[in-house]
Amino acid sequence: MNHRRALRAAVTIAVTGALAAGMTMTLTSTASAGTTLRASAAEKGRYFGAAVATGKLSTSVYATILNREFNSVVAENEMKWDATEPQQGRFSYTGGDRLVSHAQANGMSVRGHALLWHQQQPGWAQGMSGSALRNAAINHVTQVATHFRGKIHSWDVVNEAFADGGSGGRRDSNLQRTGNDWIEAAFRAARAADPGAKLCYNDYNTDGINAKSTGIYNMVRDFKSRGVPIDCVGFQSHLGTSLASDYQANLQRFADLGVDVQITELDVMTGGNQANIFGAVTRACMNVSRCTGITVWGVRDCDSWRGSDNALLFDCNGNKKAAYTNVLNALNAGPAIPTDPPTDPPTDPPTDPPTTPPPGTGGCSASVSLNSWTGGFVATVKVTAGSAGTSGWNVGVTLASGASVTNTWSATATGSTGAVRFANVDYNGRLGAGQVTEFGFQGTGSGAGITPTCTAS
Ligand code: G2I
Repeated sequence: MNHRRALRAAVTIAVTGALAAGMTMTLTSTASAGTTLRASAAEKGRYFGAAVATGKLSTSVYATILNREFNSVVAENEMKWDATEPQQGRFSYTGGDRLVSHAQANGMSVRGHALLWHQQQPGWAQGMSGSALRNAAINHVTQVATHFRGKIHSWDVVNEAFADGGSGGRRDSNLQRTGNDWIEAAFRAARAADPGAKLCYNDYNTDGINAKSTGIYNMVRDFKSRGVPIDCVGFQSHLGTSLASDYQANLQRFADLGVDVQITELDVMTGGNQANIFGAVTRACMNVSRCTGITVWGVRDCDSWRGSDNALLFDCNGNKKAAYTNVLNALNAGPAIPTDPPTDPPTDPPTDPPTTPPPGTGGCSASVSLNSWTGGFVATVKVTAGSAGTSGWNVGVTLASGASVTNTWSATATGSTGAVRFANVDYNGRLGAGQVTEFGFQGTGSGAGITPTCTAS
């Protein structure tokens, strides 16, 4: 889904409609100030979203505000693990599907929240550990992302995996205890299942440059350098009575790694500073060209998980608060996202100057790590160049009877059953001596017995 193009189209339709209605409009390079959050954000190439409980869509005050002001939605709870897979292998998409339908009928995009999280796991998963949990988790990612494939603008693939406090490390959880690579396994499975969705890591207490946000920053940098498919970082921004002075600088340092950034769960404690903080957060996003959207965590104060904090933009009667005005003004005053999206820095900078070995003398080896579940698997293949390096490589595997490849990333597959070959793509064929790259594929059936053999050119 090309969200920016969709937004531009929406603005064009609105303008065309106004002209058809006989109004005189002057279009200049600085777009006219919008009068709703969704129009003003769209004019700047961004979305403005809200967390939604679908049970409230039948409340007219709620639905009226939602449809008028927001062009993105996220399920506050209904796409979480406990909601979507209440019993292992039995999936329930009622709430999520309802939200997607509402979004499609009202010109809204959908954020997916959240594929894996240590909270709101179904009871059966809470009791699991080790490879059984790993496989169940990756299967969950694959199944849910496949169900919503093509309908999600951005997925929170992994939510809140870092510890609070000064360690900068991972939070302990049953998922973390399956191995430190659980996050990258989840991102690879999500990419294979829905290649069109932006894949985000999402967390809180990351509202400035601090130990926790730096831990996440280091993970994102590592993922980008190794080709792990991550596209965006969500900053929840559940805020108190002040805003870190380096809030914008923190967004910018992530954007500089080559990922989009999004404000994903914004709410702010009530009090004298609330409106100012809402305005400052919006300005910070507008000032970062890769900040593609803002989501507030609910519509009216009474819809918020924060109760008496009255933390949102509308009061319980649906009236706009001062915070609303500050957000709208900041959207209208901010710059638009440049039409040409910034190009990402190279994800895999060669550490050694590329050598040009004679063809056929390089040699390479390949090893596989497999996440399997009943009926499917995700294989991650590591290719290591021999002493002469490679200018290209080709990896062969033989699949078990009945198995077939359904998706491949960072390689081009020939064949899908039986003997399948994977060739490098243009950016990962040339490897220095001993250098490593990875590709992957997803399959149905059994992944048992996959033994890759590598040929270099
Ligand atoms: O805790 C605030 C947010 C922090 N970041 C991740 C978000 O997913 C999280 O959202 C909140 C929802 O706003 C709450 O509505 O996540 C909570 C769960 O940790 C949600 O609360 C749960 C209650 O704990 C359940 O008892 C209740 O059944 O909401 C459920 C549905 O109403």
